[in-house]
Amino acid sequence: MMLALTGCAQGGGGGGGTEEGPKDPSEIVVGFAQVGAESGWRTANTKDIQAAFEEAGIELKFSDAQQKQENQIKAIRSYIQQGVDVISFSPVVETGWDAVLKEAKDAGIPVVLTDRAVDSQDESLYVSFLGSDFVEEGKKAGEWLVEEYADSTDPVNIIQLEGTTGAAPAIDRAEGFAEVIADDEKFEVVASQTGDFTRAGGKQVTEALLKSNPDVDVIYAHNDDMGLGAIEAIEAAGMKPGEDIKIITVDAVKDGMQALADGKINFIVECSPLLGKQLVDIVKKVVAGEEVEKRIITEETTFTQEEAVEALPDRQY
Ligand code: GYE
Repeated sequence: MMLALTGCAQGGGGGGGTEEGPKDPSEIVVGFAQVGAESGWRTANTKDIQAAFEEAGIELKFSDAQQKQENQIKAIRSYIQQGVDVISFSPVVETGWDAVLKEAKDAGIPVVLTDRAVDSQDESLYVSFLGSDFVEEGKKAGEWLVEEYADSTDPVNIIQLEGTTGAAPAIDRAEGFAEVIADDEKFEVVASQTGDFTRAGGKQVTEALLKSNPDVDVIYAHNDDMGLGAIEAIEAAGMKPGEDIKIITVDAVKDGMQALADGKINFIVECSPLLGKQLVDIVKKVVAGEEVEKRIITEETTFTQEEAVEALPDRQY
């Protein structure tokens, strides 16, 4: 009943489609619960999703949870109450979703996860998960490091700037990286702390960790923004980022790519925020009752300093 009512309201009094026929895009309503606005990646992701739905003529209700799970849960509950056709969200952290996802399921509203995964035993609680393979990203970061220090036997001291505690990309990027560097004893993560995926967080944590770890060789930041914060802290300490301390990050947003091209970051693993078009496709299929793939992995690359110089002029975000 709720769905039918919403459909009518969206039809704008035009008489719309029949009850039986496929819904016109203008009759579809999607509720999207975003993580927040913590990084350049997130801003690009939000813009891309909003633009894709606008272009498709599908109404998108959008909320920003300011990186708080309780806010996202509230937003999801409100979308359930409003009887939207599809709920989509990018979970701040991995755990603690089963109850609200069950409520959506009981209300007959399909849920599409974008960007970040939930750690749930019950896969029937969502129809599809669209996003990157974060373990793979962590591995790519580790592989570059192994290659970079292939000819050296000296110890390599690493500081890791973790993303939001409990978030899928923080857990998985740490895991993939650790797995690759574990093969060689010279690599040691001497400190690992969260910077919450923000520039301010990356700066603050680096400032503190440099004091207790003066011999650091490498900083591995789980996103560009924290790496950019680390650059500020390294420069403030009178050292040269990219030379005195090498920096590896993940994302490849414009500011990160600029720092890479400038020689202040040494390597970036790409993580694409451009999920809008694919999300629209999934929504259309789900509303039409078609099958969708349970897991859709985004295609991504990596960038060296030379590659950043080349790619930068065409970088959209
Ligand atoms: O890497 C980071 C953002 O979930 C993949 O969240 C996303 C991450 C991204 O804050 O910059």
